[in-house]
Amino acid sequence: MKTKSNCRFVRLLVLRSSSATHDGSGCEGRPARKLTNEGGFFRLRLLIIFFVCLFSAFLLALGELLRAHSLRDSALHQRKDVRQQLGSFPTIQLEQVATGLTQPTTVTNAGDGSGRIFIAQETGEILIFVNGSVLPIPFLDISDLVRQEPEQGLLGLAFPSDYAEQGFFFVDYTDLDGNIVIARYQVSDVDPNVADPASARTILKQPQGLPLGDHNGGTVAFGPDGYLYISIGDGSCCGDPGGNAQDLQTWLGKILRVDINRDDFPGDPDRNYGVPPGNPFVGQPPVLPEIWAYGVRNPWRCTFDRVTGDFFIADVGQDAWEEVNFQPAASSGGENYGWSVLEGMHCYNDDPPGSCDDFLNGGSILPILEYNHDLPACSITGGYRYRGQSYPSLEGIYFYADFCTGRIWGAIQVNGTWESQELLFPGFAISTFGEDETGELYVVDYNFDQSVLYRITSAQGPTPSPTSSPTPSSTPTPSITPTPTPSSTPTATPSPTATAAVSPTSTPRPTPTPRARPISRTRPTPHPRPSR
Ligand SMILES: [Ca+2]
Ligand SMILES: [Ca+2]
Repeated sequence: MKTKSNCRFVRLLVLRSSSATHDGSGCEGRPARKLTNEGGFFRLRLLIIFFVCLFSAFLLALGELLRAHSLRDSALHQRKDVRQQLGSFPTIQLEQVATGLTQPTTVTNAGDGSGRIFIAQETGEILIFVNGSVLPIPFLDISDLVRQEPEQGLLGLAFPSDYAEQGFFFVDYTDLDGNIVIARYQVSDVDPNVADPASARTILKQPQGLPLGDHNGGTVAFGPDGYLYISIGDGSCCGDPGGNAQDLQTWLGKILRVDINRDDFPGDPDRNYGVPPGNPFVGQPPVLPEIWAYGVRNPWRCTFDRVTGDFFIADVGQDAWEEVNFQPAASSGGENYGWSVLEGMHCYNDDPPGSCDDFLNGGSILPILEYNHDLPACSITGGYRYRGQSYPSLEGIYFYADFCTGRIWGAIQVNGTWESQELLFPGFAISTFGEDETGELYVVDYNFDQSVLYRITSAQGPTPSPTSSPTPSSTPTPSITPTPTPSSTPTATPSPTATAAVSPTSTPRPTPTPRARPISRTRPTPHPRPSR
């Protein structure tokens, strides 16, 4: 049955195709013409038009189909590019730099152009490595102030950007009473290789609930904003029973940010800092205004990307998952990294019920990387993003390791996704990474009084640039030959974020080098072994 609109359409076609005043359609308002040859011709034309339209529609549908296939192929190709890039992860090696160290916990530089590497030891000494050797006199020795227990001691060291002018530097240690202490010291007026032990000034203290208080955090690091960032563990041994990490009325389980150039508490000798006005919880009592981020368990080695200012926070897990969190430089703070509701990207304590679902679905910041204890592994040591000049193949790679098993991974961000691969399996206890003034990276074999400092190099070799590290070793430098990197076997996670690669092989531990510094410390418990 024809409608009026159909008729109008047919008439329009006829009018446009012919000057004839009849259309042969039999539509209302027009007297039907007797079928003639002319009428048949028009019907044929309509049929042709119909089939042309049908064919066009078919072509359109075919085009869409081909486009969909093309998009899928593009995505697959993109993925292949990622894999190809992963396949080009560099082969790294370790070049021995210094031996005979004692439980190094921080390796850093003063940024003063001296080329010195400062090595903080858990026992309380800060040593200087320069011109190929460790200076015999410690830069600072506060071993009489430091609690000599596992996971305690001198844990952190940081130099502000104006160190060359002001001479102040900052340490993080646990004192004899178990308190976490952040303190400022000053270099000697007469000897740049010696600090003045009498110059101590407490920045802040955090009491710990001994004997369980073995999650001390231990990072002090200056951000690109010039403020001091301090990582503090949840203060427990196991499972954060006090709920400290999610409690905004305690510093335990937090990253703090303070201004070391002010004293907002003139009447308090244990609080000598200012609260940056931009801190996320300023003016929200009883929330503590020093808190920058929260929900961490025992952040062990947190570092800033010296190029971008992004902040990497490695957090030691409880029973199953080790993680790395990423805080972009543009962050205004206030991130909740999930502990103890989550461990990595997995529910740990669903209290109150529903918390895990909430935290996993936008209620917290999930890590960019995680790995499981089944590797086996047990305790993450956060590292640095390589920004040195000597090994272009390492550019932009974030290094991290497992303390217990001695695996070293590299991670890169490709198309917004972090991908990770095991780069070396030296098999020794890795307590910390380090960075020198030029951005070259180091890693520590934590072996009590036979600890070794290695420099990370690439098997692809250095560039011929004369601006390579200012800290050459004066002795022949044996290298640890890397294991061939096996094809990665990612652990299963519900997240698109890749987990660290699994290597089924292990490399024999290198033979410990002879001790150079006869410091007696025989306690067998290494740091920072995660609590159970
Ligand atoms: Ca004060
Ligand atoms: Ca977390």
